[in-house]
Amino acid sequence: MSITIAVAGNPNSGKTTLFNALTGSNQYVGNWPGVTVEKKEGILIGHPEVVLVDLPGIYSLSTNSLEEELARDYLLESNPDAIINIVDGTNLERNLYLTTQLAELGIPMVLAVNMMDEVEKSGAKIDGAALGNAFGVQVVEISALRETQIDELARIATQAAQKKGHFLPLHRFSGGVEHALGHIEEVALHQQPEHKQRWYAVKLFERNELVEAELSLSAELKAHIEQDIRQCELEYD
Ligand code: BGO
Repeated sequence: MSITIAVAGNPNSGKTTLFNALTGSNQYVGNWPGVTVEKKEGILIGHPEVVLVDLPGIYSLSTNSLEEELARDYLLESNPDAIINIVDGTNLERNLYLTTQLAELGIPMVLAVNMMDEVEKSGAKIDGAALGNAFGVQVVEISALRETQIDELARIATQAAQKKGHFLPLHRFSGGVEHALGHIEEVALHQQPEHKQRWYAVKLFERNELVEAELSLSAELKAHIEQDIRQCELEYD
């Protein structure tokens, strides 16, 4: 049985260092379809059945940059079995914006908090359990550079991927926003697979034009959704 795990993270989070540590020399390089952006894949050391796909370094999945489009299309269309999301532990808050968006995709995910050597040197501590609970994912604290906890990350990610299941996103927004998202799912998204509905609802709530076009929403439906969004804008100023 072949398993695919996508590796996603911000630029400079240590993604290339991690990818090399996880795959060694078992890498092959091609291009993403239709563009000249490099696509790297590799076999996970110790797990010959697992293919790792290195996604472009990105800050979010919301903009129209080529890298974000490639990552988003891959994650939505190729249905990898899991995501390893690498975040820079010395810059956690900024990195978690992407994490929130990845968690909405309904794909099993493991959070690799990197640069723990630097975090420890600074005397800071990361509450991995609280972080994991907030997103409903497992957290592994690693140093890609020093190769600490890399085998543990590989083991946990493979385990998550082997379940070949979907994951219902756990992260919750404020009450009014959740109400709007629920309503958007109900009026516009009931034909989409259940695990993807939240992703689409959040994107429609963000007035993401790519997603609006992809779903071919009628003007009437768009107006309906716009009412939900405006209501929240009023409520939360
Ligand atoms: C340079 N710990 C520490 N301390 N550094 C790390 C770790 C870690 O666990 N993981 C990665 N780095 P990329 P993207 C560099 O290149 O993998 C460092 O963009 C330098 N280079 O070594 O490239 C890694 O693929 C000169 O640092 O990230 C690299 O996500 C001086 O984080 C940087 C200092 O890693 C980015 C660092 C000429």
